[in-house]
Amino acid sequence: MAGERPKIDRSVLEKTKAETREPDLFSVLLLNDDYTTMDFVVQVLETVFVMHPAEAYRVMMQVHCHGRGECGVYPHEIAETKVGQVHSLARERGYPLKATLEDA
Ligand code: TYC
Repeated sequence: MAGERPKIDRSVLEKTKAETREPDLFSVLLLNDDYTTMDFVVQVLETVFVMHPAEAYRVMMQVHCHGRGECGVYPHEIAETKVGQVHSLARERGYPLKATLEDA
């Protein structure tokens, strides 16, 4: 009929909630040791974490002085990849440099 809205049986309507969840984020932390050179750590921060030289030096000194420091925050798979890149670059050069993940 004109002017009347069609009846909708709301009991059978599906909910259309948007299923877009942000990925969980993880900090990549670099750990201090007594053997890896400062220059090598700066180089790793510049290449793996795409830091400018001054920022890379700042983070390296943070790790050197306080034992650990944050290199960046990423979704899990990217964070794991960065940790792997740090370890393989360090292994190639015979350094014991370690990186790890932590919930951001
Ligand atoms: N402590 C090292 C040194 O005195 C330098 C260093 C800095 C090593 C940061 C690891 O993640 C690190 N040569």
